[in-house]
Amino acid sequence: MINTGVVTKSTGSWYYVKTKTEAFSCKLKGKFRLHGIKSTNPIAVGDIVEFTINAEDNTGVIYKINDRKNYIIRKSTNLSKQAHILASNIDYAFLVATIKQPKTYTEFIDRFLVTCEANNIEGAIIFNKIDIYNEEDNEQVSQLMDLYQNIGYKCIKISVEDEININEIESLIEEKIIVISGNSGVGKSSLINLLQPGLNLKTNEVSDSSQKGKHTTTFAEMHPIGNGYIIDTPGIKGFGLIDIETVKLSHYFPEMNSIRDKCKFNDCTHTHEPGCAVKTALENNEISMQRYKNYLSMLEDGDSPYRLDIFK
Ligand SMILES: Nc1nc2c(ncn2[C@@H]2O[C@H](COP(=O)(O)OP(=O)(O)OP(=O)(O)O)[C@@H](O)[C@H]2O)c(=O)[nH]1
Ligand SMILES: [Mg+2]
Ligand SMILES: [Zn+2]
Repeated sequence: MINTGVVTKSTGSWYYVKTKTEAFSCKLKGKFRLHGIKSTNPIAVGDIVEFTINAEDNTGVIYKINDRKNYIIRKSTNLSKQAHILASNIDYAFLVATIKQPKTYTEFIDRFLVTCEANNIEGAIIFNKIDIYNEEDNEQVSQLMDLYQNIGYKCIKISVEDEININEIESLIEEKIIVISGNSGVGKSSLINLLQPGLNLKTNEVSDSSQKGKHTTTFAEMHPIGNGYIIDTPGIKGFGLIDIETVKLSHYFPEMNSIRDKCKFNDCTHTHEPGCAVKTALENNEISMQRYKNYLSMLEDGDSPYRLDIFK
């Protein structure tokens, strides 16, 4: 009999695999080879696996992993060839962002969105901690929501603390595998705790002196919420982009992508070229200067200490 299930948690040696009706603790059979990447973990949460069941103790042995639709990896350094797969088979990616405690920079948001676009994963931005925002902070949230909603991204502002607008998030989760990311301390684990009372995921206060999170979550785990799943991930310090050619980067900025066929050169990078429709749109305030600046910085490319890449 073939048993198929989804890996919901990995401890390194044991994998928790859920079928439609049951959950099993499984080990791996032999060695798994993955194409293209060297990873420190052969199997990640979100993987669909086939396994046999030991009759005596009802544990399982995984012998096959199905092809991944996509996956997110983290490299410890830019030059590192070793990668850790955080999660796979993702339908939707939520970025939790905050105006303060800690501050999420727009470059971080834009790198996240480009990564989603490049891999056909729907991205949404959740602005958390609205309970601590003053007038100025609220104004910033409104501006950012306007900016990103105009380009086509779903934005929700919430407070986990005061339980504001949480139902809007619940309605997005239906039947999906969602990965939740964002800087350390923005409230990812707190949000999941609120969505699924009883999980008691560890959370930690943001440091008073640096206003930064403490990297409380250390491994990715998938939690059933309603009919879907949310994968909590460790806070990340930055995104790097990999495998996106210079001339293609603007394809992943929807507002540039929709007008780039009006540029004089079809390989326009929208930097120095004459007859550039993107630069004209910038001059006319039709696209955001902030986004354009982040685009330029991505062209140069980040030397961020961590890179989170979503591959097909
Ligand atoms: N004021 C306020 N604080 C919040 C809110 N949501 C979370 N926090 C607090 O923010 C701190 C960090 O929350 P975590 O859930 O640990 O953050 P995280 O994003 O999981 O952080 P890492 O696991 O380090 O990546 C905790 O002290 C939470 O209580 C909110 O809506 N308002
Ligand atoms: Mg956490
Ligand atoms: Zn151009």
